[in-house]
Amino acid sequence: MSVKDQIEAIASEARDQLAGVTDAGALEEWRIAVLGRKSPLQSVLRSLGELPADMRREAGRIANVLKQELDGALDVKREELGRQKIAETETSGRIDVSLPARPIGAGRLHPITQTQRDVVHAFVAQGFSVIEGPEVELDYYNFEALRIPKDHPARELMDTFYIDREDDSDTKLLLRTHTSPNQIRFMESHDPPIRVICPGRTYRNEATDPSHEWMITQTEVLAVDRGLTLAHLKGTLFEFAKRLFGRERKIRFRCDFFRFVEPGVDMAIDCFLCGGSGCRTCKQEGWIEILGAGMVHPEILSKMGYDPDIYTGFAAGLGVERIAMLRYGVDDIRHFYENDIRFLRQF
Ligand code: FA5
Repeated sequence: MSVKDQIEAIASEARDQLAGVTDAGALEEWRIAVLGRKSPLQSVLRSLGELPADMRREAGRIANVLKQELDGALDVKREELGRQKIAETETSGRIDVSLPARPIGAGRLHPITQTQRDVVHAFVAQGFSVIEGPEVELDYYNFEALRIPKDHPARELMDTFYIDREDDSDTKLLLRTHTSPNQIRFMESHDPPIRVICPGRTYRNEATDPSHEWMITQTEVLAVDRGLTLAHLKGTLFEFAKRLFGRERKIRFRCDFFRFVEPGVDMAIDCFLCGGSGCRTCKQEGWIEILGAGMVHPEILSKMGYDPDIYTGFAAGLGVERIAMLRYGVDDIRHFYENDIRFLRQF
């Protein structure tokens, strides 16, 4: 068979095959088989060098014409298949642009963060400034300076995470058990009048139950000035409680004991769950204690360099998780840190 006949045979077979191509995958296979490096057309082109010069020129011309024709046919087929695909999508895979978009899952603040911010606002509105202190604290600030010396039974009220250190006990480190060390830290470097609050995390090596967690968020309140009395403390805390719980909730204020205040008090709110009759959440008390407070001990005022005959002060430590339980009606404090999205989504 002459080269010209060979080329024409290849061309006619390629045209027939192309007519049967119905999708992009098959078209690619056709391109490789007909125009690729290993195709019959390419081997014919490679063998042209063996022909005499005049025949070679003629056969080369025919082969090039054919190659151009096949390249053109490939483009036409590609376009045709593309149009077909669009037509199919228009009928079978219609997109309804009027459908509402899928919601983007925006995050939100954790209920304890929300409550902490509301607590802070309730005091800022009464003229308090916000300070912060370290979560890893010295034994001195957490206990000693608050009149809780080493081996004193009052330490046992706060089961403590101590941090091992090959040092003497005065520089012993621990995870702070309350925010009260910041009273000392602030008074050490400031003179009255003082009106500050200190929000933050605290830690106790505690067995948990519906109203006790081992990590607690507290807010410390401290005011020192001339002539401050228990009435100022009560007024400030009542105003805070009204802002957070509304005017209808019952507030209980009674004596309590803390080594660093004299006198000491605690404040409780009536249990949201049982309305005061007693249940598992309030430990059958009918009340949920939210804070400890009192008048700053005169010995501490003196140690800070303030004359206790001139200056008096009040302090309080609020438990933010308990406040959040009361506000949102959460019956178990442990829900807050279980990271269950079904719970957290409600706030
Ligand atoms: C204190 O921590 C004192 N520092 C408070 C204080 C400050 C008294 C200033 C006087 C002057 P207490 O251990 O009672 O006190 O804790 C204060 C509040 O934190 C409690 O009323 C309670 O609301 C919360 N709280 C304490 N322990 C836990 C716990 N394990 N789980 C949840 N909340 C707690």
